Amino acid sequence: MTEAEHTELRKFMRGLKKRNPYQSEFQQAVEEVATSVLPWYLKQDAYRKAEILERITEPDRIISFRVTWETDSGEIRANRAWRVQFNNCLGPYKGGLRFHPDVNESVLKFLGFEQIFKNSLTGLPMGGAKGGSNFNPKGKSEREVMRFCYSLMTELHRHIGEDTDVPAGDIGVGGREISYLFGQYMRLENRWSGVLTGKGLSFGGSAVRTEATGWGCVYFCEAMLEHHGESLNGKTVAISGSGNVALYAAQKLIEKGAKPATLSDSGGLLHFKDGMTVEQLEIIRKWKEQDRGRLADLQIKGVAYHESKNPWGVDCDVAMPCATQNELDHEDAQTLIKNGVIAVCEGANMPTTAEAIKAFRENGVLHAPGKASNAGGVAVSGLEQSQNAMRISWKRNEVDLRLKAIMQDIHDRCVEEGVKDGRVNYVDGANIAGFKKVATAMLAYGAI
Ligand code: NDP
Ligand code: 2IT
Repeated sequence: MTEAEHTELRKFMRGLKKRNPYQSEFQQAVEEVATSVLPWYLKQDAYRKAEILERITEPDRIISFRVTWETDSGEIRANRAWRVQFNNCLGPYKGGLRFHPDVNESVLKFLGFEQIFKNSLTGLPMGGAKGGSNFNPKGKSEREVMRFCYSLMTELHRHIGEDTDVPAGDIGVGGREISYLFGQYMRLENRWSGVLTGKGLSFGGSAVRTEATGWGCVYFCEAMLEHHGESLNGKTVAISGSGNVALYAAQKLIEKGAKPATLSDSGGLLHFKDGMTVEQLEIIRKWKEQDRGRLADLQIKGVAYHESKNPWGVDCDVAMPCATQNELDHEDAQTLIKNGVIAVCEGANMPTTAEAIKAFRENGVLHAPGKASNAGGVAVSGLEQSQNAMRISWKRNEVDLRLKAIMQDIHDRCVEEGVKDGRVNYVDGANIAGFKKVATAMLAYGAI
């Protein structure tokens, strides 16, 4: 970046921070995109005149509401919930719902903002959105979760629709929650529609949606390594998280001959010294998906549990952060680099801090940003919408082939836009490729 471009970036960020005070996650996500696109954007008079960058960083609307629900013992509880409808220039709003005590407006704005560019990269007609609540599903009974979902949908249903806004899952929202939400939507609207994705396979869900984010992340990682004359075979991979994304990334890695070395949750770390086996993965998957257990309470022969540890201290070739935002900081990056990591492929959204990304770049470590490498989930959600609209369902193999092709295409577009002096900057590539498409649409629409 030139000095003049830096000055423009500082000026733009000053304004954004003033308009969005105390929203550090949102500011972080915007700064990353603005840094990538400014050198191109500043040369585009038409886009500057139309204030595309200022407009694209302002959500179309944020719906904020109270969700009141009843505990099993008859106490009344109230949580906050939001839907951030960020930008629908490329298609109906699309993005997940997150249930986690850390959810606030800044987190959902960063996620909604990222989703605009991620969805643009998939090549499917989807706008960007995100929603959720500070509800903590941990320790809640099945019935409490059901009542919470019903109550949330009682308000949300009037703001969504198959051609308006199509929510899906994210942290704390999986098949069970989507089913409760979907049931309540149908009851309120008296019609079946593809208004949510991630539905059960017997009622309109798509094959491979459950696996899509983790598998897609591995497909992206494979494409990135192959582009640089490497392969996944035999590589040791440190994975964080043990939820939807982490488990299916591990599954695909084993299939590809790689060795997943870790899984984690907010309590600590499981370390598989010789790489995880299919049998071990199946035990953990059942424990997490059906029993909703904690890793600390799981005993697997030969597998060590380390309380309060994250995976980044483990010797590995590839790091796959699949838990949450800013879970891999500068110190973790230094440790990974010291241990010889060659690639970081993000399954989570914005898991790597700006300082850590800089360290990877300066040390020649390949780094795939989530908006490119975790786009497989929303891509298959997009395919679920298409199947619902056509009233058909594709076979597993057909969806998987489409997912693979989409991930390869996203990789190739990151290379196209991100190559500089013979090196690929995947962050710049993803941001520029994603941004250009949305900006072009906004310009074409005029002053809306
Ligand atoms: P899940 O709820 O299935 O799993 C989340 C995992 O991350 C759990 O192991 C959880 O541990 C851990 N985790 C969550 N928050 C924290 C935290 N604050 N500190 C430490 N660990 C934490 O979510 P997903 O697997 O669906 O999502 C993981 C990431 O992937 C998120 O960033 C999400 O936005 C992103 N993503 C998800 C997609 C999807 O299709 N599901 C698509 C694209 C991106 P614990 O149980 O202890 O909280
Ligand atoms: O972050 C994400 O891309 C998701 N949570 C999936 C969104 C979706 O609509 O499938």
